[in-house]
Amino acid sequence: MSDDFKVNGNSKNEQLEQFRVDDRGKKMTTNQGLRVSEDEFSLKAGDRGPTLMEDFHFREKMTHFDHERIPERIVHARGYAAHGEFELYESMEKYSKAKFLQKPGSTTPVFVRFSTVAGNRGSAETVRDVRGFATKFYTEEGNYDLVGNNIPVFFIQDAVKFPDLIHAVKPEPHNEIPQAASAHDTFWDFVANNQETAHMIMWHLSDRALPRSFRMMEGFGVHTFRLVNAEGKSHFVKFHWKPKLGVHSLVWDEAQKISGKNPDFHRMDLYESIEKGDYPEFELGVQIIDEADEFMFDFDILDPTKIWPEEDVPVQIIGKMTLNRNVDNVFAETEQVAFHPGHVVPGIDFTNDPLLQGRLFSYTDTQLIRLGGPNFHELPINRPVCPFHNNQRDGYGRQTINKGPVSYHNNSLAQNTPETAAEDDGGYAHYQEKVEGRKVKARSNSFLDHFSQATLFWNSMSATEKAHIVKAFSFELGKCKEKAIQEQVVDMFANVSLEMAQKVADNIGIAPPEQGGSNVTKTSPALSQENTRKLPDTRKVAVLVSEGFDGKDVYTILNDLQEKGLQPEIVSEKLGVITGTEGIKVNAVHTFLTADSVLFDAVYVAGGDMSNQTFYQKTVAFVKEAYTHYKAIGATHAGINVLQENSMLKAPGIITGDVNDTFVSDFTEAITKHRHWSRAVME
Ligand code: HDE
Repeated sequence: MSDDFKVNGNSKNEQLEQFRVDDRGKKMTTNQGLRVSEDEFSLKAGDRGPTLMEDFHFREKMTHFDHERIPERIVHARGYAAHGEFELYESMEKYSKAKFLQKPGSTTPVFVRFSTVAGNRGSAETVRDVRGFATKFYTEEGNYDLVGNNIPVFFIQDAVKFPDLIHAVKPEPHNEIPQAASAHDTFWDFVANNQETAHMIMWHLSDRALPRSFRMMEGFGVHTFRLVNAEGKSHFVKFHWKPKLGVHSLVWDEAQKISGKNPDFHRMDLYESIEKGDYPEFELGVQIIDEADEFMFDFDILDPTKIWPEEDVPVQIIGKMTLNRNVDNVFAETEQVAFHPGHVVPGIDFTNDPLLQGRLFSYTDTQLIRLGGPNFHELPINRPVCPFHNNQRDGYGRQTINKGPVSYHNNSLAQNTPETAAEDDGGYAHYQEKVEGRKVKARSNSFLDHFSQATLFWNSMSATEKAHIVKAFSFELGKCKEKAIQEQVVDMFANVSLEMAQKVADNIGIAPPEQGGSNVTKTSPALSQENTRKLPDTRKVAVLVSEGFDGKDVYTILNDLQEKGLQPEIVSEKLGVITGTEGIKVNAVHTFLTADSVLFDAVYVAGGDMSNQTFYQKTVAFVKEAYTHYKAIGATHAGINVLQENSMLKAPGIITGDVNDTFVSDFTEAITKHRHWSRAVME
């Protein structure tokens, strides 16, 4: 490798440094470097006269402004990103020759962009949707992009249908309604008439589509890829990101309210966590299948609507990614980053998954229009950290100044350089898969079972998760105007579970299907979020306090909660200092106007002056909402009375006590459970 490449650590950060500009404290200039003497008034013929064309400063400033917007991504427009580092735990030498997967302990800089799919760039973040999870590894052999989602399967099996799928889910063209929502006729019409969507729809209607945080979602490469080792042997692989904090979701009512209370909920959560040093961590897992076992499964491993159940093909954890740096500028980095599943390095290759094959075309094509030409690889965020040399030249926004007369291959004037590299010298060689067949516009029969894994997913859900799916179905179809669409969808999903389809039919007032059902009885416990890792770390607790609270006790409890990794934040009637007994003070960072129970994981009613009627009533409303969202609620001192007076004392996940007993540990444990589903709530 070339001398100017630094493999480990922050080589990407250092590369970006040369592009960073801090304008603070500087003199204002035009883009030509000319100092500007006046930026309040345009050049006019007299105080009240017309503006003059001659005002080049005005023209430059306005022209630049007029061109500030670029086309948003056609899908995944709303996203947020961060920098980080991938550390390898285990050498993958046996399976892949990729250099960043060889040496345990080695690190590779990464850039990760999370996104929703359907909404526009300004849409709310907690809508029901798939989340994009795209990672760029800046490796010494070039950029490797793992452009995945938080759901391991996809709606369709062939890329040619992608424009149809997206047209169907986007706002309906005649009235541009609804924004960032699948709950409308055209989407469900598409589903009913393209039944390969069945499995993905089960995930889309599950809690997976309502992540609590980007930090608490899994990521999946979705397609089957290949790993190829130095001997040229290939294995099939599926990639997984497993969040260290476990997989957790919002409830639907809460997600909808957050869309209004804080449409930036997910980006703020990511940004603030990184600023606080609570770096999000995801472990990289691989499922590997030997080439010889390609046909050993009751599904086609090339079909992107299928998972490889983890119980059948275990996920081996091989490394960890830590996101530890926010971007300096969202447009320059998050908006201009260009991912592409075709950005691979030696040792990683493709399969014939027809969805993947189509993606290999689409991503470059979309960058050409979005980033305005073929030089988007030169943008700071997209530059590989290793040098790049070829005979490509010119085009909009070209930054490289190529020296010399030669821009072709083969040549003698430059001794035939840049020269190609042999495979053992890092040259990428496509895996020589044998292919034979007729040219057909067709689908393999092995792709035709659309329902078995949809039922596997349903079977694997807990009772609560099943109830959420039925509710989500009833919401989405309930928003459809055409009865025929509702009927078709219910009939279709009777193939997944008759019981589920009948419940939905009942909820939306159509005749329940009589035929259907599935003989699939298999379950995959790994699919249920009930079985995920549960930790108290970084959970936000609203602490409701008013003047005169028990100073010493509350102070001790707040410290103890913090020590356990929780993040208590004081909410009161007014911002600023609130004084408790013994002169102990806490600082209210929210009021009931700026905070809302949906923005927290739990509530602690610490009490204070409960004869203050405004505080009392606001507290009751806050706690009642947290209660209906199944959140842990803790109370001490006067706070206990609030729960008692509102009949919440005996419910699961309600913890009361004082500083001398097990209050803090019990409350922490209740928060760690994430939600208390056994609580009866009126929904
Ligand atoms: Fe994408 N997808 N996609 N996609 N996709 C794009 O590329 C496309 C698919 C995914 O944060 C676009 O730069 C086709 C599956 C993510 O910048 C576009 C098909 C998966 C992102 C495109 C798919 C994804 C995109 C739009 C069907 C999960 C955001 C903007 C064959 C494995 C990346 C852009 C970011 C973005 C095409 C299906 C993930 C239009 C044709 C399956 C995470 O090129």
